[in-house]
Amino acid sequence: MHEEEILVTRPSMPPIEEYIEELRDIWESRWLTNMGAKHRELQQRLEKYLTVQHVDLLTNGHMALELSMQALRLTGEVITTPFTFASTTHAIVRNNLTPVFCDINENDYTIDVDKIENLITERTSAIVPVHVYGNICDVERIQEIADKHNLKVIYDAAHAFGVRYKGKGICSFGDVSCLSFHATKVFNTIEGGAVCFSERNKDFGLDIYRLKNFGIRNEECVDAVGANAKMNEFCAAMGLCNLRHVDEEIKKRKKIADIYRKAFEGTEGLKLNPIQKDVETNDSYFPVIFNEGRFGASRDAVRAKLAENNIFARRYFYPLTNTFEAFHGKYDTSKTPVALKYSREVLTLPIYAGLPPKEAARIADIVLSCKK
Ligand code: T4K
Repeated sequence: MHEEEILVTRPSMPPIEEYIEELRDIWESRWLTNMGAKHRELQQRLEKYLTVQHVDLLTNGHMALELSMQALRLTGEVITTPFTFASTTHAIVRNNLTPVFCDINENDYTIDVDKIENLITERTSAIVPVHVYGNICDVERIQEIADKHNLKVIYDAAHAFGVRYKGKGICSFGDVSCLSFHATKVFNTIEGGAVCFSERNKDFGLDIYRLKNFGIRNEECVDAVGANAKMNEFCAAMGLCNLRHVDEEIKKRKKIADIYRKAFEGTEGLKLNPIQKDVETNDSYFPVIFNEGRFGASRDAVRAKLAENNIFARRYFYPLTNTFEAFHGKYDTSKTPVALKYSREVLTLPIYAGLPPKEAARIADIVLSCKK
């Protein structure tokens, strides 16, 4: 039995001296929050790194989603998927909008674009697809549908930091993309998030800037009911440090993903994340779908076996958001059968830059030892 526990992820952190160096500026300026120098610098650096026209920083990915929906003045129904973190659905409901759940596709677990149009009604105002695990949605088809029906598109890009499609930053698609910089993400600012949008959505940018600061337009005018969702300088400083190392971190993740892929290749009953065409991925998660009939062991049996070995894989995303107690049985999960099936079969294995390759190999061995 190995002493140290292995969790599904472990935050990336810069050398402490690097962070202290950033903190010195904060101490000297005594500017701690409210769009200070670190905030502005991180914003600019991220615009370059992500190759998007505009980035605005927020306290977390959830507020990025919630305030984006408010800023775009969505009404009525919003089409989304339930195979995601609570945040996506909660952001919709907290805006007094009705989530309409679309199933996911069997290949990459993103929204099934063939099923979107059937769900559109005269009340639909937007589509909120999720680039789940960093797998990108069919952004072209989604835009076609949105244009045809005059809908907004807000991507939940919490998992998709740095992902590129056909050489373009993935956050340049749709009206808005929302990122999470939570501690557990590929790139973190401890807690944090951002909205990415283009020049043609400049008004959205003005609204978000106001909404994250209580809706204050100027000292005498508060003309929107905003929240407080400003990223503070300590978080922005962490982001500046982590951004210097993020390419290296993604490379190390890739190594871990390769170890798992090699170990599991051709194993009956295991389905791995697809390698998407024209996509530079970030290996943010390593989901495995366990088909109990063919693999001979259930997802939960594998999870238990790993836990016996002090390895704590997670069931992202189980349960589906449309089954949450908070919704009192309001949604019919039989309308999202693929999502329901995969939520019962998926296990995301530990993956992070600091995971030693030999530990990844050991994890793979334990998984394979469950096969009957
Ligand atoms: N949309 C999607 C699709 C998302 O996945 C998320 C967040 C959001 C929106 C919202 O973005 P944020 O508002 O969070 O920025 C974790 C994260 O808290 C959450 O950010 C993330 N998705 C979700 C997928 O995972 P939990 O409930 O699993 O967190 P927890 O505390 O169990 O931590 C996960 C693992 O990481 C544990 O094994 C412990 C380890 N850990 C955690 C922290 C906080 C560490 O080693 N160090 C740490 O500092 O939600």
